[in-house]
Amino acid sequence: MAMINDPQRVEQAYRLAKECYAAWGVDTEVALARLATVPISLHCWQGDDVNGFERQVDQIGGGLAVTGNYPGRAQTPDQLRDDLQQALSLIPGRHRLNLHASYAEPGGKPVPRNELGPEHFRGWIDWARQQGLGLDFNPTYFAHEKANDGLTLAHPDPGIRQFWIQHGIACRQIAATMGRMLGTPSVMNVWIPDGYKDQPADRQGPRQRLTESLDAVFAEPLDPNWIRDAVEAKLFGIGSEAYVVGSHEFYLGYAITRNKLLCLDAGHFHPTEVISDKISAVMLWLDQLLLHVSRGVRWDSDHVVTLTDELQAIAQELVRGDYLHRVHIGLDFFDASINRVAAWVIGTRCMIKALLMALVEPIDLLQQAESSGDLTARLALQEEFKTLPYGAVWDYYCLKSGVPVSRLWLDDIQRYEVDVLAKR
Ligand code: RNT
Ligand code: ZN
Repeated sequence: MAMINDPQRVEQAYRLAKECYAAWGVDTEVALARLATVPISLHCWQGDDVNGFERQVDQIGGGLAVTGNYPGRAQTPDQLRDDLQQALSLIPGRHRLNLHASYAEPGGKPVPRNELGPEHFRGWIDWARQQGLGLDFNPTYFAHEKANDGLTLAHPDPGIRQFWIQHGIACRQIAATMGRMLGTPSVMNVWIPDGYKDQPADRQGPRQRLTESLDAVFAEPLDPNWIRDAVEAKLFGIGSEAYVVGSHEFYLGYAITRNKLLCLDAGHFHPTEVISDKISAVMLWLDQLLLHVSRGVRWDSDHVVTLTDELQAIAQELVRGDYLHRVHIGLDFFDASINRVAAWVIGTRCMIKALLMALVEPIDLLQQAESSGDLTARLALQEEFKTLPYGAVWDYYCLKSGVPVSRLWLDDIQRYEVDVLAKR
């Protein structure tokens, strides 16, 4: 019996799959070449439960909650980098790392967030260069004494607002330096927790203050070859159920009028509302988009990404609309109840698999059926396409990319758990 990763078996299955797709008018070689050019930005915070390395307060706060106590959490920058390297070695393609400001390495005494500079990220930049990774970046507006009452850039106290404005300004300099040093623009995404648990008396004031604060953060024009600014909306958080200052409508308007990237997080809307339907709408008005691909489950917006209908729909929209060069794909989930390195691998491999499925879809046939008004054929074909042999194409892509085929990546993770994680 042939092994799962027997190259001859994988290649034979691929040859048959390639013929099958060719019969539908799809060139799998073209699809794989395109797939290899799409980077996914892995979020550093899956590796250590959003802790970072400068926790001053007990709770992460900001309405973020990480549940689970699986052993082996990364506790130092080197451990986190080792874990990321392990994850990346099991994921086909070239990708990026998305860092939060709270992962600074000040060395010696802590540096206040409004005084952070590129020098505090030297370790990350050097490592990223060695690994051939681009870096993306986020100011950290939570897990801090000045964010304890759930308000930051929209805070009524001008002193607190000013502190957070300075943090945003400092982070833009850091991101721009990362972009310049690594030769690839760093997407800097602003997400703030600001909101109220219960009905506010004034919904407008905080939004006006947020507008002014953001304008101050973004005041200095920076080279788009080094940095792209993004803003991320949210419907509600834990402890901000009644009102979130930075809502979708707020940030859509802000991004359009200020020429910023909008960040759509898949877990930040009503449970039946999906971002796959929003992409083609916002791309009419925006130059570029940032995605936080995630999976909402009931109250939680951040479960590990799996190959759901919605993930496939997101990937289909990116391909069908020809948006891949205008959309930055980032991941955003955190699960402390399973092996954290495996969580990265599962989520990222699923994202890439969904993109592959979208790239080998015989979309012309669907669109022809639709434009000729044959909606019966459209539905029939959509269902037929669900069982085309993309699994064989995916295995072949993994083989050719030098990463484990099918479930075999899990063996590496189990070994890493015994050799490294269990000893922490
Ligand atoms: C929170 C946002 C945000 C965070 C990270 C840690 O709801 O999704 O993107 O997950 O900044
Ligand atoms: Zn997010």
